[in-house]
Amino acid sequence: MRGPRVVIFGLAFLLFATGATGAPLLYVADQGAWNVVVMDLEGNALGSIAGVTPYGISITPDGTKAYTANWQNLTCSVLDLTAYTEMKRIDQGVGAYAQHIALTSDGKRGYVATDWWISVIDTTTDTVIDYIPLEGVSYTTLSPDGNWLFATYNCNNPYAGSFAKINAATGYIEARVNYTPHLTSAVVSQDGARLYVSSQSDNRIYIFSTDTLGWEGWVEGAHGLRMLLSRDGTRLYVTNNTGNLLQVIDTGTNSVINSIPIAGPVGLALTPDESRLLVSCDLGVAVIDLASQSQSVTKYLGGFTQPKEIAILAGPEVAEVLQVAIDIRIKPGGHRNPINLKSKGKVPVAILSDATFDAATVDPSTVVFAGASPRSIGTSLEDVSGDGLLDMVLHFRTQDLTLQPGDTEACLSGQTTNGQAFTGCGSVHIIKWEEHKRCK
Ligand SMILES: [Ca+2]
Repeated sequence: MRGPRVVIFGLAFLLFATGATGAPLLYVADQGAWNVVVMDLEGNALGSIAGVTPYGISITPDGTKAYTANWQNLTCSVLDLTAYTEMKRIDQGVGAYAQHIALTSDGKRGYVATDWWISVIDTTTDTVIDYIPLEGVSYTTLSPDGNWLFATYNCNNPYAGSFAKINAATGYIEARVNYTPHLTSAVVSQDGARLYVSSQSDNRIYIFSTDTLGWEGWVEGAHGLRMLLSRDGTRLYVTNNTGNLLQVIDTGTNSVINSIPIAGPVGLALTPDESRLLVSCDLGVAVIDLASQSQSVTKYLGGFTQPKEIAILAGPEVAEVLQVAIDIRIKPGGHRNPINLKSKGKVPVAILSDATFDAATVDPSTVVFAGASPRSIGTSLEDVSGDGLLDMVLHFRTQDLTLQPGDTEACLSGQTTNGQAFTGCGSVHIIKWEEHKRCK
């Protein structure tokens, strides 16, 4: 079922849990569909945010904004996760083929890997404030303390695989290390001591000291377009895109302990409890049960065109953004909103526009009022509230409503054409047949 698990009623933003409050939510950058899809772990799409060919996605620590690195158009998008909108498209200073953005742990800076350079974004102004001159950057990652930025880049030379250590505060390139062709990604251990660098051409993951950049060893037979460490640092998960594998590496022995077949794996994310691993791939998003002995794919979440990076969030503060609260008016123009359930007529309901919500963007086919879908005829835009903003009026057959005698409230929910879910309620007065007759 396509629909929200958690809804908010009214302006007080009270939270009513009808499902698992605080369940993790996935934010999947769907490059092919030009949007970011928001869904729960059951695969229920809760909405989508339109953008431009997003490849990389990172969410700010407070969970209010996401940044996408857009493969085309020389842009990054800033997504408002509360309003489900693209709040800004940064179109100045972003290089070509942006594919990843590393955000600092305080969320104040973003470092975008592009084909031309690393673009440094100030997230207060959402503008590019600096460039770090490395060409063909495939990935950027920060040390846990935020002091150092590491980047894999190709030096604009197909035979020179390199990575660089950059002072994150100044953008100064501390060191460049030429090592092996086709480095695709890097990740720093939690204690900040080790740097793992993936080499697709060597099918190895090399390990360096982040301090001296001295070589410390390698993992044979593995590489990752994206890599992710478990919180305790004992496991490294990598999406081996050319081998069509999700590989699990024991960082104690530096050996591959599991290779799970997945077609075209790219992005990956761990659930907050680390019981499951999500991997974007040709078939959608694979869910791997890490707690089971086999650690195999238990299901695929669908509905994507070309999913790339995945971000994940948990907590009730996230659930609050699932639906925006809107105002509705049942039987606009009348008083007490009387509804006679035996009537064969229709009940008009107006979805009101305000400063932040344009009722004209409502997709009527998604709207449900008291269990009923609107009739196809009778959808109109008119200003029923007298504030100069056009409201959408929909008509529902009284016989379709699931209201009961004694009900005092009826709610309407739906989505805009952009995938923003909304809900609003109004009071109703269910008239008994006798009362109705007496009034006549
Ligand atoms: Ca109005």
